[in-house]
Order: sequence, then structure tokens, then C-alpha cells
Amino acid sequence: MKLGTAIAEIMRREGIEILCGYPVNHLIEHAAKAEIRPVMVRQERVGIHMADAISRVTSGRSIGAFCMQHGPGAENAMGGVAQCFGESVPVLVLPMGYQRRLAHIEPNFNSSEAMKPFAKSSEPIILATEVANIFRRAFTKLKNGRGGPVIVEIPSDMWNEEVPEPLDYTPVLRTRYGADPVHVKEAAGLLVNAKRPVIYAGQGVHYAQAWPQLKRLAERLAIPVTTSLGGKSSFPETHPLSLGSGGLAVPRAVPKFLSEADVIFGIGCSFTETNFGVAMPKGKAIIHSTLDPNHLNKDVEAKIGLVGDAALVLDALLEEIGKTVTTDRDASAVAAEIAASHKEWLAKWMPKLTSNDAPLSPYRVLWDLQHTVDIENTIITHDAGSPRDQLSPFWKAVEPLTYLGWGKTTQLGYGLGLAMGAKLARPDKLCINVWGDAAIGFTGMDFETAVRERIPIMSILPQQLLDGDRTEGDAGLDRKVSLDRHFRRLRRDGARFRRLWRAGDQAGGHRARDQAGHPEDAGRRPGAARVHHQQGDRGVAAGHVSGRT
Ligand SMILES: Cc1ncc(C[n+]2csc(CCOP(=O)(O)OP(=O)(O)O)c2C)c(N)n1
Ligand SMILES: [Mg+2]
Repeated sequence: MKLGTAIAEIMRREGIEILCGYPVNHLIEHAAKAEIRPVMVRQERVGIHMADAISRVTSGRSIGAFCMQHGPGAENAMGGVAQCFGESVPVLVLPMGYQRRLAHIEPNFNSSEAMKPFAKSSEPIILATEVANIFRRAFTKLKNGRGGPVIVEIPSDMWNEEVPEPLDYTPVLRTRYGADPVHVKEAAGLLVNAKRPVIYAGQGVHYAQAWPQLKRLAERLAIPVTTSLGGKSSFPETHPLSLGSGGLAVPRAVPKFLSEADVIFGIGCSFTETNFGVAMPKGKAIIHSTLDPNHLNKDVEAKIGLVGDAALVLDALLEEIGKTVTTDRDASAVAAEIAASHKEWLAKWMPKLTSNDAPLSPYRVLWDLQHTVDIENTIITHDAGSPRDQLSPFWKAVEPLTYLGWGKTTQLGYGLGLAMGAKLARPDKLCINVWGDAAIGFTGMDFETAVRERIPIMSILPQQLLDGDRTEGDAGLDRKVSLDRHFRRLRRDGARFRRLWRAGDQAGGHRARDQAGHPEDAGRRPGAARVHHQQGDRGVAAGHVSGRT
């Protein structure tokens, strides 16, 4: 059989039902013949974001896959691969490569080399007869351990090479590993005797599908639970022990309980230090359970390390704890404290969440949305910027994997692909992305994909207030930020850059630049650039100049 047929057959045997892609990559035709649904996008980054969501909403049980052409297609896909790497999402990426005789000659883009620094593994096919071994390695990486993008590059001169029949490929194993029992015992003792413990759950709970065990542990010891953005929806946020969750913006109960905690138990999390995650207070006894030993002592100092699959770790902990604590502890006092904190915090936000101001505040839009949709059958995601902070603290996820939280790296325009990928994998759910005018400026053309490929999603673009009069406090943090701070900064810095440019012009005399001057500044003196105020303009791409998001 031909190499292309063999790859498609291996993917089919591994349970891949959808291949996102952008032509030309002949795997698309081979996959379609193998009854794998091809889904074509408008640009490569969005296709990888879709594959990413397929893996996320299935806890990696269906692996998202994406293919693209060599050269520009592969070059343009880099962002999507980097996003999967930042978020540890298992995605199979299949770039076509230059012919083998050209693959290592400058300036040809060599995906398996270029993507290596931000891939879990990366390998080109050189011999067709090796295809089964190559994919055995690739799928083992995809189905085991912490996730990440796995690259297999297919040189464009190899499609018709022969692979011996019958194809020798059996779907690879999926295995788990658990923590050292000595440390499980220590961790159980620390948790049982803690005065004010808090559980911090990450996306490892989703991949391990350890939701029932997490709930059982919280209830057994009456421990309040918060989650990272990636871990959001791993614990029902309507539960009396839920502190809620968020990234940059969080319910007040989150920093309150974390700062008062004596023991913090991080389960299925990396504790990565990021602007978009909850900062861990110093001086706490931290029990860190993670799939990846490289995460131990990376950003926080751990007292106890429990390396392993979140479900196995929680099973072991529950068994150990069950030896001394045989019934659920009374949670009423701590639950009352949590409820009081939520009540006070929400009272402060209610005027904004229910405001009748015109145009409607995004807070009001999202509040009404939450009370309109069937929340248990909705998968929602946000984009970078205010949409994330307006959504994550207030949206109460109840069912696992109904919230796609992300943000270790925050590529604008990610949410659209996530919503479409989620819909492909979970057609029974209402899939929503919430984004701003800058985000839609990056990937908005892929709405056409949703129409052409029949992927009905809901996309919320709150009207952006560009006059700068309104300020909003980040939830729980009371910091004042303007609602459209990025766009205002872009205009302000843009005017400053142009002033510098013209000043250089006067000093150095590069006259050609005069002709290319910005129309907004026509006829004005240097230093006199004025900024237009456009209220409610949705169509202008915003940007962020000074680096913080
Ligand atoms: C590809 C990319 N470039 C730059 C950024 C930095 N950044 C983060 S949020 C943001 C602006 C977001 O604006 P918008 O989508 O309009 O949402 P808003 O915050 O205005 O509601 C920018 C530029 C980014 N996250 N991704
Ligand atoms: Mg905006």
C-alpha cells in the first residue's frame, strides 16, 4: 500500500475520526478515503486550535489531528503548535515537508527541526517501511504522560512509496502511573491535620477524568476547592465548597482562602507562574501532585511531591485518609464562610452584572447568557483580554469540560477554533466563544469555516466601548482598568510612534516617509497628533503595546 494510505489507516485504527487541515497535503485525500472526516479551515493556526479542542473536550481520548502543506502552511502553523505546547495539549500535527533532497537546504522550512523546541516530539518520515514504528512512537507520546504537540513530517516526494502489506500496526497502549505510597501517606497526614487546607485543581484532573475522586476528597475532609483556568469545571462551582475560579480575575473567596490556608494541595496542576493564573501565597505547605516530575519545584516550592495521574493519586489518598477519617467531616462552618464571602463579593458586582446601561455592559451580556443557556450542556471559552476576565470569575461551570479555560500563553483568536473543535467533538453541546474586537481581527475570517463545514457555534462579541470614559475593576481585585485599554493604548502609542518618526524625519531628512504619512495626521505639526474617539466601533483591530495582557 502507498505511504499516504498507510498513515490514514494507522490514524483510523487509533480512533481518529476528524482531520483538520489546509491543502495541499495529500493526507487529506487518503484520510477521507479511510472515512476520517476532513475539515478544512481558512488558516492553519485555527485548524490546530480546533484539533486542540477535540483533544481537550475528550480528555485526550480522541486525539485532535491537523495537517498542512510544506513551506508557508507549516510556517503559518507555528503559532498553533506553540499554543498546544504552552497548554500541554496532545495534538498530532502532520506537516508535509519539502522533498527529501531539498529538506535540509536553506531557506526551506523544515518543520521537524523548526518545531522541535516547542513540541513533545518531532520526527520526519525518511523510510516508508518505518511508518508503523514512527507512528507507534508518536501515538505513545500522545496517549501517555503530560500532553503536547507531536509532529510527524511527511516529505512531499514520499506519498507513493510502498509500505509492505499487511500493515503491521496495533493501536498503542495507554498507561498510567501513580505516586510513591510513602509520600501518599505523608500527604494524607498533612491534609487530615491541616487547619485551613485548600485544594487547587488543574487540567490534569480533566485528562485523568478524576472528577468524582476530587469531589469525594473535598467532601470527606470539608476542604474548599478552587481551580486554575485550565482546571475550571473539574469541580462543580455551585458546590458549597467551591471558591470559584479564574485567572487574572477571580472571586474574592479565592485569594482570601488561599492567603489564610496552612496547606495547599495542588492536584493535576503545574503551578506555573503566569499573569493569568492565581498567584500562590508564600510560606504555605504545598503538596504538589503532577503528572510531570519536571514541574516539581519549578515555580513553587513543594513540601511533598505526588507524581502521577490525578485519578490514581486521588484514589490512593482517599484510601489512606479513609483509614482514619471514616465519614465526611462537617462542612457547614466552612461552607457558611464561603457563602458569606461570595455574597459580599457578588453584591458589589451585581449592579454591573445587571446594569441596564446602553450600550449593554459585557458583564450584563455574559450574566444574562449564563442565566439563559442550558449551562450543563454548554461548552464556553473566552479569548485573551477582557473577555477572559469578564467571564471566568462569574461563570459557574457545573459539568466537567463545559468550560475551556486556558491562558499560559494567550494567542488572540484562539477561542473561535476552540469553540468549533469542541462542537465537532461534542455536537450535542452548545459551544460558545467570547472575544473582543482585537481577537476577531486575528481569526475572524474563519467564521466562514463554521458555515462551510456546518459547525454551528455561538460567538459573542460584546460591543467595545472605545471612548475610555468607563472603567471597570477586575473581579475581586478592585483594580481599575479601562474597558478598552488595549485599543486606547494602541492609539496613544501609535500617535507617539508617529511623532518620533516625524521628528527623526526632520533631523535626518528621509523625505520619502512624508508621502507615507498616516492619513489621520495629514497636515498636522509633529507633536500635535490628535486621537479620534470612536464609540462602539467594532471593526478596528486593537493592539497592546507595552506587553502586559
Ligand atoms: C496574537 C496576540 N497578540 C497580542 C496579544 C496581547 N493582547 C492580549 S489581550 C489584547 C487585546 C484584546 O483586545 P480585545 O480582543 O478587543 O478585548 P478587550 O480586552 O478589548 O475586551 C492583546 C493585544 C495576544 N494575546 N495575542
Ligand atoms: Mg477591545
